[in-house]
Amino acid sequence: MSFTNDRFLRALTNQPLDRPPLWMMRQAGRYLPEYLATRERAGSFLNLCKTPELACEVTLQPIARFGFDAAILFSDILTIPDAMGLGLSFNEGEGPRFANPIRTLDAIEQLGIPDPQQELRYVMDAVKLIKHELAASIPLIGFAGSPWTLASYMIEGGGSKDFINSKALLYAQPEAMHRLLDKLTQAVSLYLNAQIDAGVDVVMLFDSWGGMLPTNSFQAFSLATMKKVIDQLKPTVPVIVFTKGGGMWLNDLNNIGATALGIDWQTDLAYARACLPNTCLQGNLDPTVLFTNPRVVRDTTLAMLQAQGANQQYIANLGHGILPKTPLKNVDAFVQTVQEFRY
Ligand code: 1CP
Repeated sequence: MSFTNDRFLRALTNQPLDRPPLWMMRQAGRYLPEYLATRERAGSFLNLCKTPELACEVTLQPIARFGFDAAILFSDILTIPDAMGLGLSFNEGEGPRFANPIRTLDAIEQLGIPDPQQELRYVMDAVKLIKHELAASIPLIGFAGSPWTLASYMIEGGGSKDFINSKALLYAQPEAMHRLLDKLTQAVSLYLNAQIDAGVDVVMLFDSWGGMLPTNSFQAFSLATMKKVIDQLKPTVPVIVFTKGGGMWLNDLNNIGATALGIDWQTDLAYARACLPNTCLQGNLDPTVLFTNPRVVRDTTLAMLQAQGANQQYIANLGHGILPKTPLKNVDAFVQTVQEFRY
């Protein structure tokens, strides 16, 4: 498929560029007044995700405002556990909650693998609608959580600071954890392949909590399951892997078949580039820099772009999702700095 603006795919396939492509993790969301207005109309975040017309509308909002070089499907990584029957809800200011967390091997054995064309049909419908509305202007990113990241939400019953329940299960009953991860590996692969069939141009795995594990556990329980997912994906689209806290495992992450790696804000971008001179990298401005002022944003963004040197296998982005209440004038400064940059 060819696009009016193909910068994003050019960076992923190592072709010459005028400037780096730009998008922002969580680019649709609570920092945008137009998003808050649509969510109000939807009644809740989950309704917004489950109504393709509204999911499409909010996917396109940041594109219209900032002219990003890629769109990302508006959805959430927790759609899979929701479809597995865990009873997902979001309470204002509290984050996600599962009514039925998973704590025992018995509960794990009872979990079914969602059929993407049934329980997750609304996601595929949103993808088709967004692709239609984008009309080949820019590529669309589909995504899923990594098996380990999904498992940790399902076991904790929501977000967590210390991951006590999920790590205790991993250490005390590794076979039970592997059983859960096997099911999630299958669910994530089916889900991403269905998104690819529905039309997404790139897929991204969000391993948001990989960095909560010691190195050997990360390798056995997160890295290995992401590799299994990637091995099962249709080979037609590039894959981006983002492990938050993965800066010390760049070489491992480079060996699981991903096209590009997301670099978090803690990792030095010049160091990542020196480790992986031939890999497409994405990132990594600290999202809290966007709480300063346009001059600081501009200087910090230029330093990030310069850390790349002349390497054009690079996608400008934040080093994690944009935070609620981020001042729009600072997002403008970030966007403008990248859009005016020339290689
Ligand atoms: O109140 C609201 O309106 C809900 C806020 C919100 C939004 C806008 C949530 C709840 N999810 C989302 C959208 C979302 N989630 C996207 C949209 C696409 C875009 O970028 O525009 C994406 C890619 C995600 C992925 C996601 N959800 C991740 C992985 C990325 C990351 O930031 O590490 C994670 C960990 C989640 C779980 C989740 N969903 C929502 C919240 C507040 C959280 C995090 C909770 C926690 O801290 O554990």
